[in-house]
Amino acid sequence: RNGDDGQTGVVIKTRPKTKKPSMYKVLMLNDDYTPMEFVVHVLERFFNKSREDATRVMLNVHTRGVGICGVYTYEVAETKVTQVMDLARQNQHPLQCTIEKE
Ligand code: TYC
Repeated sequence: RNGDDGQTGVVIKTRPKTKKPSMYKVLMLNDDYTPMEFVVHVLERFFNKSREDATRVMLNVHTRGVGICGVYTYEVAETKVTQVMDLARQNQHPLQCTIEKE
């Protein structure tokens, strides 16, 4: 990160002062009871997916057991999980959602 500028012989020190935040995956887990349409609704509402994308992610979770809803900074990821779990609970669905560090 130090180097001659190639013209004047001046050594320029650049100091990266911003760090990229760690990113976190929000994962959705399959279960036998949550209606498919509810999962699609959740993906549209909280993860800003089109109906087509939401349906694809939902079916992926349904067949593989787990799928990625999105990748966010920790605080945003945590908020999404809380929102999903709250809405699922309110509707008495056992839908589970978790965070995994990328
Ligand atoms: N397996 C559920 C059903 O057959 C649908 C479902 C999909 C549930 C994805 C949860 O994360 C999930 N009704």
